[in-house]
Amino acid sequence: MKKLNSVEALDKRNELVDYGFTVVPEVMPESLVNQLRIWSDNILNHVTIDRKIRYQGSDIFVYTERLWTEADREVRPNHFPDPFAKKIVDLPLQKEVCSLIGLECLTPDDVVIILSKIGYGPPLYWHQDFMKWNSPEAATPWPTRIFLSYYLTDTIRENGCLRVIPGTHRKRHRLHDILPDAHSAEIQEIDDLSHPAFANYPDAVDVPMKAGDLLIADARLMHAAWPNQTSQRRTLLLAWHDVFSFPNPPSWWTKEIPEVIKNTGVSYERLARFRTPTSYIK
Ligand SMILES: O=C(O)CCC(=O)C(=O)O
Ligand SMILES: [Fe+2]
Repeated sequence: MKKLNSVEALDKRNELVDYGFTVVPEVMPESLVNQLRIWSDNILNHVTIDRKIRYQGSDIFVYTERLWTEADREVRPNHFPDPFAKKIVDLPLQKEVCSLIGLECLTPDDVVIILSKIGYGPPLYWHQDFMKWNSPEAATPWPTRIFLSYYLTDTIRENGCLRVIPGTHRKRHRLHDILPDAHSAEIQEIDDLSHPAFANYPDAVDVPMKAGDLLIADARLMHAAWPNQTSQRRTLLLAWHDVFSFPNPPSWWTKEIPEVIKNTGVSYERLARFRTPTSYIK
């Protein structure tokens, strides 16, 4: 377990803003990683994954008790509350690291998603997960929606590590114009792994991680994962968070603020989800 010093924290902030992601090593204690591996293995051993989820590997939504009670839901095999969800979203070192980086108004969805690639599981298609492309929020030079992820095993290309195209949270890539919406029926139905959604791109980089490292990524970042060429399951836990309070910039923001954000007067909160990139990304 390491603490970031202020220079390192500033580097991480700049990486997140400029590249759309950053990795902070050794945030989750090893003992918790081990407990979560046993816990998630047990869940994954008892749940049937629909064929349409084969590229993501699984889609199990674990709620904090506070959200579950409030939302009054019905337990389903991939939808249930568990005290581990709170342990993850409230992890003290995670809070400290995020605060040092300057992630103001950080608000978790209070759901942890278990995403697991089985042994010899297929790759994950290129996608970005932002859902407000019809709002000027899509044009913020700072993140407003981020995912915090922990892989529960070390990941490298051979067992299906994450891949990203740095900068694509802000800059249009040809993938923006050819990909079906993330996790839509259309992308899930692709059967041909030679489709551009699975191709290699010269500007793509691997993001190998150690178990317990914290990945912080902008929802707009183009990302994918390699296939798992090992027999061992590769699991990650992902929690969505809102950050900064749109249209307000971070308190530390010194660069220009786009006119479209300065002039936004309408509330975009109620807009329906819109996953297709618009002209807010150029
Ligand atoms: O499998 C991974 O490494 C990333 C998963 C992901 O990005 C997603 O399911 O949206
Ligand atoms: Fe994703």
